[in-house]
Amino acid sequence: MKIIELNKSITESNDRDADDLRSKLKSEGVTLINLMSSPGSGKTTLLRRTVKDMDDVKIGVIEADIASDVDAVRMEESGAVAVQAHTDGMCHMDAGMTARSLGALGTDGLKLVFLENVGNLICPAEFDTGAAKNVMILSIPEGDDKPLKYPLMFEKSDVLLITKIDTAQYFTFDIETCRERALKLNPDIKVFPVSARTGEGMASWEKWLRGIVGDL
Ligand SMILES: Nc1nc2c(ncn2[C@@H]2O[C@H](COP(=O)(O)OP(=O)(O)O)[C@@H](O)[C@H]2O)c(=O)[nH]1
Ligand SMILES: [Mg+2]
Repeated sequence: MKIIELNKSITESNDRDADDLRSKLKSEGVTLINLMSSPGSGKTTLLRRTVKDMDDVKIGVIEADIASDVDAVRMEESGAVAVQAHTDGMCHMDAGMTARSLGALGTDGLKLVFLENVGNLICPAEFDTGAAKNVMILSIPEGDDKPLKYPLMFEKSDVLLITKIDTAQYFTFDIETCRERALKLNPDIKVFPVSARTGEGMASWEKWLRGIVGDL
């Protein structure tokens, strides 16, 4: 497994680096999706299922974490090209770190690349990675009050995946209340309730994804 050790990008403007990376990827025909959530909400599991369902699309995955290579190994087992990025203790990825990870991954022939960002609902929302779209996951066990507590993440995301809906009977999560709270912060956010375990709802998410890849 290829592991890239990253340290903080020392640049004047992360926003400018992010815009440059976005234009470069667009010209190369690569769609980069930044996936954010708390640890354990189901990012890797959702990506594994997505990669398997969309085996006609060449997909790459950058797994960003503080340590280990377990997620990148799991992604390669599912058929994606993967690289593990270590963030030197940092709780987010910035555009420079993402560009270096894409270099280590190698994007030749890839149509779609996911960045599995470091797990938390705060810092990753503050840094533009250069991705075409931001996608966040909130899982049923985490509770439907999270839009009230972490508004920036919901404001910055194009898509909210409400995952683990197969566990809904054990928790008091109200999907409609959560959808309303997210839409109040971000009227354009698309909300897809899904289960990566049973596959329920995955088709709507994958249809949206195919639309984004086709738009380039
Ligand atoms: N019941 C259920 N469990 C899930 C689902 N998605 C992920 N999990 C479980 O949640 C735990 C954390 O998942 P993981 O993908 O590693 O989360 P990550 O830290 O966000 O990448 C694992 O035990 C998964 O099996 C789901 O849709 N339903
Ligand atoms: Mg993971």
